Amino acid sequence: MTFLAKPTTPRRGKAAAPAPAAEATPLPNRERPPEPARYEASQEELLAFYREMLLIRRFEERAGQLYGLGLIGGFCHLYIGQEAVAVGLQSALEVGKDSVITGYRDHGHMLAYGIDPKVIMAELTGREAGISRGKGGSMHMFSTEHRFYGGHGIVGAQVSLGTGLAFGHKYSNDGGVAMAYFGDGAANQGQVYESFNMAELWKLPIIFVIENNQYAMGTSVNRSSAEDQLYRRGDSFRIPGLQVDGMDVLAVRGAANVAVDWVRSGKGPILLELKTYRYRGHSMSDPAKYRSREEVQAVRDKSDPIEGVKRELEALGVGEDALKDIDKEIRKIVSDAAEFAETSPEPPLSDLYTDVLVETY
Ligand SMILES: Cc1ncc(C[n+]2csc(CCOP(=O)(O)OP(=O)(O)O)c2C)c(N)n1
Ligand SMILES: [Mg+2]
Repeated sequence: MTFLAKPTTPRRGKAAAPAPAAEATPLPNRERPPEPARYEASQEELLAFYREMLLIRRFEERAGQLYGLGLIGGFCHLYIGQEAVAVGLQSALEVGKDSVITGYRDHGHMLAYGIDPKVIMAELTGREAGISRGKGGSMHMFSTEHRFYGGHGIVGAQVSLGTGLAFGHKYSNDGGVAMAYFGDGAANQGQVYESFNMAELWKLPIIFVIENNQYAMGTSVNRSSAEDQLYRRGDSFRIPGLQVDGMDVLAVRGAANVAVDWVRSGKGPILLELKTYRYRGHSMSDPAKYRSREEVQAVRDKSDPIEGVKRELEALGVGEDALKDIDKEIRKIVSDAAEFAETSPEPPLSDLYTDVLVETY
C-alpha cells in the first residue's frame, strides 16, 4: 500500500501530461555563483593566516589545560582542527560592519574577529573582566562592538537569529552581511529550513556556513543525514551551495570571496559547506569512543591546516627562525591571556542580581 499518490499518475480516460523538457523553463533566481578559485595570498596575508590559526590552536590547547586544572567549569568545546574555517571566512568580512553568529564552539570565531584573547579567557574562567562579565562562560560570549553575536547552546538556534541579523542589515540598508555558522548535526534541525525559506524569499544578505566536521557529538554525518552532501541542503529553497575544503585556508578564503560578492550584491543568501574535522572530543567530557585514534591521526598527518600553510610559507622562503619567532609571540599572547584570566577577580556576589530579566511579557 502506498500512502502518497504519485503526482504524475494520469486520471482514467485522460492522456498523461507530457513530461516537461528539462531545459524548457530555466528556473528564476537560479543563477549560479562562479566556481571559487583558491585565493592567491601575498606572503604577508599568508603570514597573517598562519598567525591567526596558530593563535586559535594555542589558545584552545591552553583552555583545555585550564579546564583540566578545574579553572574552567561547565561546558567547553574546542575548535582545534577547524581553524582554517573561521580564519579563511572571516578574513573576507569587515569587523564591526558584518555580523557573525555561531554555536557553542565559538572561541575560534571570536579570535578570528579580532576580539582580545584576554577577555575571552577571562570569560572561560568566569571572571568579572570576561567579555560577558563572567556570567556566560564558554558558550555565551558576545561583542556587539565587533558585531559578534554569540555563542549559542541550542543547536540550530543561531541560524534563525543570524537570519534576523541579515534582515537587520537589509532593513537598515547598512551594507553589512551576516554569517551564520552551524554544524553538520544542526543542519538537520527544522528551524534551519524555515530560515532558509525566509532568507531566500526576502533575498537577505546572509552566508549560511555548515561546518561539517563529520560528527555531531558521537554520531557521524552519514549515520544521521539522508543527504550527506550538505551543500545541497539549500536546493529546495533555490539557495546555491558550494562545497569547500575546510582544511585549506586559501580554498576557504577563495570561497568566502565568492560568497561575500554574491550576498553583498543583493542576490540573496548562499550556502557554504566546509569539510573539516575536529581533533578533540565533542566537549571536554567526551572520551571519543566512536572513532579510532588512527582516524584522527590520519587527518592530522595529511591535512592539518596550520602545517599546510607552514609548508607554503617555507616554500616562499620564510625561514625557520621567522616561524619560530611567530610561535614564541603567539605563546606569549596566550600565556598573558591565561595569567590575566587566572589572576583577575571573580564577579562580586551582588552581580547575582544584575542582568536578570524581571518584567513579565
Ligand atoms: C536543540 C538541541 N538539541 C540537542 C542538543 C545537544 N547537543 C549539543 S551539541 C550537539 C551536536 C551538534 O553537532 P554539530 O551540529 O555537528 O556541531 P559540532 O558540535 O560538531 O560543532 C547536540 C546534539 C542541544 N544543545 N540543542
Ligand atoms: Mg559536527
